[in-house]
Amino acid sequence: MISTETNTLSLLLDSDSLSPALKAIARKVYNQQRISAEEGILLYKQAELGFLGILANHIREEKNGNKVYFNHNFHVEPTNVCVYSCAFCSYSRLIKNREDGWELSVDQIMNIIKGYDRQPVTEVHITGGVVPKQDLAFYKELFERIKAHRPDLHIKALTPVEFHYIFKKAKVSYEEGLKILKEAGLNSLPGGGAEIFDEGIRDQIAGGKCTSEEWLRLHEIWHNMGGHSNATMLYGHIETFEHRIDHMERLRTLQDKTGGFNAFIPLKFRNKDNQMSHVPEVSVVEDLRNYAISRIYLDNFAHIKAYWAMIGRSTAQLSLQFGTDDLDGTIDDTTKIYSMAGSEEQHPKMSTAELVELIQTAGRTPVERDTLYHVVKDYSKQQTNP
Ligand code: V47
Ligand code: SF4
Repeated sequence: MISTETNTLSLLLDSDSLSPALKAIARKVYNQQRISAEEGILLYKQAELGFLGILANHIREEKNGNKVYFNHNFHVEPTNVCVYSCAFCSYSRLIKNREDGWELSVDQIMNIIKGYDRQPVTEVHITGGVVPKQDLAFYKELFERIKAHRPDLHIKALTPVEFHYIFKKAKVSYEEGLKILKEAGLNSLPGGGAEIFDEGIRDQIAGGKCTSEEWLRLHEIWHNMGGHSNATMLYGHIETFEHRIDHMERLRTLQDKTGGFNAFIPLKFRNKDNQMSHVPEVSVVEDLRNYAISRIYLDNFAHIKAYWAMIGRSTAQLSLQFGTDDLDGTIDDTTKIYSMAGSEEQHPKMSTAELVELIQTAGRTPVERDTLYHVVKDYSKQQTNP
C-alpha cells in the first residue's frame, strides 16, 4: 500500500518550494538510492518535519506495507547493581551503594520465568547491570535451565557490555564465549549498550565499558555465527547531529557486511535521577524527526522500532507516520530501566487488545510477530477484537 505516499512524494519532486539539495534527497528516496552522510546531516539541520514524514513513510510502506509489528515478551533484569557508572543511567546502583539494588539468583530468575508458564509469551528479554557474580557460568546455567523448562521461549539476552565483561573474566575469546552461550540456549541479542559510537562522547557518558569497536565486533561475530540482533542509539543528550549520522553510518556499514540486524531502535535520553539531569530532554518533534531520518538513512534495516515503554504510547503511535513499523512488546511491567529514568510509562504494561487498538486507530494493520519477525497473528485477517 504505497500509492498515496508515492503520489505525495512525486508531487514533492515537482515542488518549487524545496531547495535543490532537499529535492535531490527526495529524488534519491523515490529511486531507492542510498543517501550520503552529508545528506543525512543536511536532513537533521534543514528539513521540515512534514517533508521528513513523507520520505520516511514512503520507505516504511515500501518495506513493510501498512503493517505494524509487536510481540508478546517480558523482561528479566538480573541485577541493577553495576560495576560501571554511565552518566545517563538512572538505574544502576554502584556496587558499594546497594540499598535499593537487587541481584537475583538463577533460582529466583527461574521462578519469574515459571510465572509465565500459562501465558502466550514468545520471548524473554534479559539484560541489566554488570556484576562479578553474574558471570559466564551463571548465564550458561540460566539459559540451559530456561531451555530445559520451556524450549520454545526465545532468549534475547545480554549486550556487548555484559559479554565483554564476562568473557574477559572467564578468559575466553568473544567467539568462544558466544559459542558457549549459544549452545546453552541464547537465541538473539538485544540492541543495548550501543549508546553513541563517537569515542569522545562515549567516553564522557559511558566511559570504561566496552568500546564502540568492541560493540560492533561482538555483533559481527554473532551475525557470522548465523545469529540476529538489534541495534540502538541513545540520542538527545550531548551528541550532535553529526554524531548521530556517524553512529548510523557504522551500523549501515556492518549491516552491508552481515545483514544480521533486525531492527534499529532510537532511544530517547531521559534525564530523571541521573548524573545528566541538567541536560534537557529533546522535544517530541525532535523524536519524530529522528525516527524519520533513521528510516531514511538505514536503507538496509528492515525495521525501525518505536519502543513505546520509553517514548510513551502517544508518541509511539504518532511515530507510525514517521517511519516506524514496530512497537516492541506487551512487556508486562517487567522493565525498570526507563521508569527509573523518568519515562511517561511508569508501569509499562499493555494488553494485546490495547496494542491492537492503538495500531488500528492509527490506520495501520497490527501483526503479532515472534522475535525474528515470523508472523504469529495477522490482524488484517479479522475485523473484531483479539
Ligand atoms: O543501552 C539507559 C538505554 C538501553 C537511559 O533490542 C537509557 O529489542 C534513555 O537496549 N534514557 C537498554 N535510555 C535497553 C535496550 C532495549 C530496549 C528495548 C528493546 C531492545 C531490543 C533493546 O537503555 C541502554 C541505554 O542505551 N538507557 N538509561 C536513560 N536515562
Ligand atoms: Fe551499568 Fe548499563 Fe547502567 Fe551503564 S547503562 S551503568 S552498563 S546498567
